[in-house]
Amino acid sequence: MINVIGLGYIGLPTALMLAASGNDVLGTDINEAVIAALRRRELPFFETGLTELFAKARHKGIRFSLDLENAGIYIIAVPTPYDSQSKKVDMSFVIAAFEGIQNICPENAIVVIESTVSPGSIDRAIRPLLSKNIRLAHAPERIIPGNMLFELCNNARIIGADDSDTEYTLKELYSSFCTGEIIPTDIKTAEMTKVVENTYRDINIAFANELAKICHYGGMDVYEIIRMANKHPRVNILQPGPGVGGHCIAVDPWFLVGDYPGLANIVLAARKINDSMPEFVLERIREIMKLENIKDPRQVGLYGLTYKDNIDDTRQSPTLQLLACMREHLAPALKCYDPKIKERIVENQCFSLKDFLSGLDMIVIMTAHDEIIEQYRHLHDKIVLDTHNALPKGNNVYALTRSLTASCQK
Ligand code: SAJ
Repeated sequence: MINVIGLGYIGLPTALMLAASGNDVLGTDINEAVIAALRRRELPFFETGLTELFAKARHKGIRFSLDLENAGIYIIAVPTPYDSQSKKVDMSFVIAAFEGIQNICPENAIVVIESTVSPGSIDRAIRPLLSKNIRLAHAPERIIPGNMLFELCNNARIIGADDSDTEYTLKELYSSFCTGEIIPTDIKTAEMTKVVENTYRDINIAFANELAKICHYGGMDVYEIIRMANKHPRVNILQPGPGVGGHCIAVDPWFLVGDYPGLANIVLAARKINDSMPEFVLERIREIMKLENIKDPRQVGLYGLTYKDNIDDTRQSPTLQLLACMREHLAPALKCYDPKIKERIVENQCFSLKDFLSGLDMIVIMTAHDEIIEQYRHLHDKIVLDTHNALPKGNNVYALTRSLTASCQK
């Protein structure tokens, strides 16, 4: 039996996929509401294809419980935040899960940690806790919200373990649903590889964001420049935006900064650039309000609360960062709306596009959900700041950067 611990964005799809592929699976979580919802056959979040997978997993007998059970393999997929002071990984959720497992598991059980941790964390924080024979492993998750199920089945998988027997058992387990390459390695290398992947992306997004700022002040069209530069066979610049959100890219690079201060220099610079983007959007809003003679901030609304398009995850989202920044300046909360968020999470939140748009002169596209791209005609009488360059160009549409090219005069 496999006991998956932590039924969030990673643990739940993994548990369902394992069950749907014929494994005997128990999903556990400390959150009673999550377990109750799953037992009522309700999913706690949206992800493409998850409803169908849930039905399949239920049919194959997946169970959900608040309590751990005796199992041969445990998979831990709990959050690993960072300590805001030291920037080091906060292992407390992983440690709590591990201690719970150790109280109940048989000798020789395998405990796989899927949560992202900084290199050396398992040796430092988990190994010293061992009081019986448990085989530790690290199989970092690598799936992207919005395309999780496809990536769960197709991405290559890294498995860090101490011995070849554990490696073999886990290779068998993961290949029950994953057709991607399964690469065995040691635990610390697996830890570092995962952190490096997200740090690589953070640095590359930061480069695009820094170019956006340079082009803004230099009067150049960053999108056109990136488009043309990317025609070079060895250049592939990402897209600038209002900042980097989510529980991964905005978090994991800090682990390297926390553990290797003085060495992780590009990493730190990239974090700072990406974290500065919501403030840059705020400056851009002020600039456009002045140009368009919009006096009252209550006439400005933020479209999108999630950290990226077409998902319902708001963790560390640029919009929430921007609102926090406004609060620090004691500015009144702007009107907000997100079609994916049905519960109130911020002040002044609307629950329909119509309510949101009424009375506003300026809309800031913080998340480019399909809804607004499809219904963009409703914005014809508004001033729009499109931070993702997602909408068709028009005289009423400003880009994240001021541009002097013919396609976008503003
Ligand atoms: N973003 C930009 N410009 C871009 C691309 C992204 O500003 O060109 C922003 C997004 O709007 C978003 C943030 O970056 O706010 C992160 O989004 P993302 O789609 O790049 O990544 P995540 O955080 O959803 O998922 C990442 C993935 N890692 C990599 O691509 C290296 C995923 O594979 C990992 O499994 C996941 O982190 C994780 O859990 O670690």
